Order: sequence, then C-alpha cells, then structure tokens
Amino acid sequence: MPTKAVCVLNGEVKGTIFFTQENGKAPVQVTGEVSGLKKGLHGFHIHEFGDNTNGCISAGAHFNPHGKDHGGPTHDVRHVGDLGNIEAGGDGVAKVGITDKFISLEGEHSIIGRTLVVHADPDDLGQGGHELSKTTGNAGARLACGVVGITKA
Ligand SMILES: [Cu+2]
Ligand SMILES: [Zn+2]
Repeated sequence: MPTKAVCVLNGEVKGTIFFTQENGKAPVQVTGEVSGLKKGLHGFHIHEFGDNTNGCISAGAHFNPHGKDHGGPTHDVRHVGDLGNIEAGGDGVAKVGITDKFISLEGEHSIIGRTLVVHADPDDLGQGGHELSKTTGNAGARLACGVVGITKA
C-alpha cells in the first residue's frame, strides 16, 4: 500500500506536491511548492477523475464520495477533496504545508489516480453566499492540474 504519492502540476502555473501518510492512517501531510501564481489565495482541491484528456476540465467535480456540500478543510461537512486554499506571496510562489484528516492514500478516501487542481481565485470554503459556494467554493478557473501517483516510499 502506498505511503507516498506525488503530483506534478502543469498548466498556466507549475508545481510539485508530495503526499505522505503513515500506515494508511490519517492524517496525510501535503507539502511542496507552486510558482507563477498571482499573489493571494488560490483554491486547492482533489477532483474526482484522474483524466486530463481535455485539460483540467476532464478531472470532473471535487472528489466527494459521500455526496456532501463543499466546505473548508477544517469543516465537518466538506468534500473529501476540499483542501482549502494555498497562498502565494509577492513572488508568485505558494509554499504548501497542509495536514489533512479526510484524504488518504488508500481505501475509499484514496486520492491515488485522481487529479489535484489549483484555481485562479480563492475558495470561499462554502461561505461566500455565491451560487457556486456549496459546490466549488467559487474558486474560478483551473490554472493547473496533475494526477496524483504512487511514488517510491
Ligand atoms: Cu478545484
Ligand atoms: Zn469541494
């Protein structure tokens, strides 16, 4: 069973993100860097499909095996794939350091073979009052994406 995974983000911005989990148990540590971003917050999610045949759009909606509303990473009601936001500084670089208890590298919450997406706009964590808040966090366009794959432990 995988304890380490990696995702290379390609698109209008670039990045490499690493996932580490001990013994298939929560949490998963998410680390790495994304560059070329506009300063500020950018939605960061696992989407359902590991399909990039038509670019990031083919990745489908947020990974949501339990049919919940969109939310923030610390909320009880959220999509499994809701990792919140990453924040870029004035240099356009976001350093990622997330610890998440919902995603996994095995079992029914496994993100292996699914797509990580970084968005143009902030994720409002379900609380923005926009018609898209409860489905996507109104995070806007998909700037870059990549499939999460198993790597050497
Ligand atoms: Cu997304
Ligand atoms: Zn979501």
